[in-house]
Amino acid sequence: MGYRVAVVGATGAVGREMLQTLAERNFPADKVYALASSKSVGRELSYGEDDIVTVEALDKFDFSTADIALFSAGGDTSKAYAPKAGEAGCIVIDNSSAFRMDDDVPLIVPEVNPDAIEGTTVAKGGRNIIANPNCSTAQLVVALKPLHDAFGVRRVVVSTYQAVSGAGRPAMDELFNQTKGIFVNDAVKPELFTKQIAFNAIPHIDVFMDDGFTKEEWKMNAETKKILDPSIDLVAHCVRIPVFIGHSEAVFIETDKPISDKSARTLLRDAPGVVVIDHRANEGYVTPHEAAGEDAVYISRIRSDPTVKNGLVFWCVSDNLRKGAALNSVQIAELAIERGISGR
Ligand code: A2P
Ligand code: 11C
Repeated sequence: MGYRVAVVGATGAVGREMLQTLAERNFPADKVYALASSKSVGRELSYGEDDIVTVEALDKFDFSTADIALFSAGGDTSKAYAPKAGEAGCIVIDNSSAFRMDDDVPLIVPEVNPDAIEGTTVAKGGRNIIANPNCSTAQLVVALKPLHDAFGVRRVVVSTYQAVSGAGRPAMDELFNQTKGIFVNDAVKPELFTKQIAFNAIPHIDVFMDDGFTKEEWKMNAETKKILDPSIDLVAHCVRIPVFIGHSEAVFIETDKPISDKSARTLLRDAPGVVVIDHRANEGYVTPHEAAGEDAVYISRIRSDPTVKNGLVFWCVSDNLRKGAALNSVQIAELAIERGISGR
């Protein structure tokens, strides 16, 4: 028997990728509902190469007719609808930050903490809601997990270079239109971004917090602790760059046990979800452009850090719409099926 799957926010950058990923992975779906706001009702969206799904209104949808709901329509929409969907017996996999830090909501990256899924259902103390982490955290913890298991990661310093698609489809349009406009001398009018994004770098993602960090930077710290290990200290500096798809991260780690670039490379090569491309030569590393449309977390530029006792530096790139969002959500749904997790 197959599953009835609802994609909430199906017209958005992540929602479309969710439809694509479900189809590509032959997800055992008997029925796929594409849900969005009432203004999108009737729009037709591709489901894989051959099929089409027609958008329905989220506010009219009866979640008791679905088994699994993948949400990616922003935090406010999740707060309004995900609990109702959970109460209706649907397993919700939520891509927003609305519930990630709630104790009764598992936050999962299947390669890292699959067992956390056992706390999902009401019978096990959950709310039928599972959270998907922020895209910049997801790719980072996939890379950190094997290193942490072997060497004990104590501290992480990470600088991100994040694609505009992390901020949704309108943000991609803003980069496209600004870039075009600059060539014909149009005045740049930032709309979603605080400053010009074309040909620029903006050290500001999400809102500022009282301590001077941004919420994006805070999320990387808090979510890494929840998914991987609360004892890891992490400091992040997050920057938006004019790339459409693919987040990049320069990662500096300190470990309890001695770590060498050779041993790290060997471990990472065998790690689930990771592809190491690391030749110390021209073209011997991966850029976001090459990671777009791919599932893996790519690791390059692995080298020992001679400035600390046990230190390693590497470059980590992944498609933020896939491993950072849609793919991770679909992998969680697959894990739920594998473990027999049902909301009813
Ligand atoms: P719509 O296209 O109908 O506005 P992105 O992050 O790429 O901007 O996508 C956001 C997604 O969330 C879109 O699919 C959008 O649908 C959907 N969405 C936003 N607000 C709501 C809402 N209040 N009800 C239903 N869907 C919503
Ligand atoms: C960005 N990482 O690149 C953000 C998008 O908490 O899920 C995802 C925000 C989140 O803008």
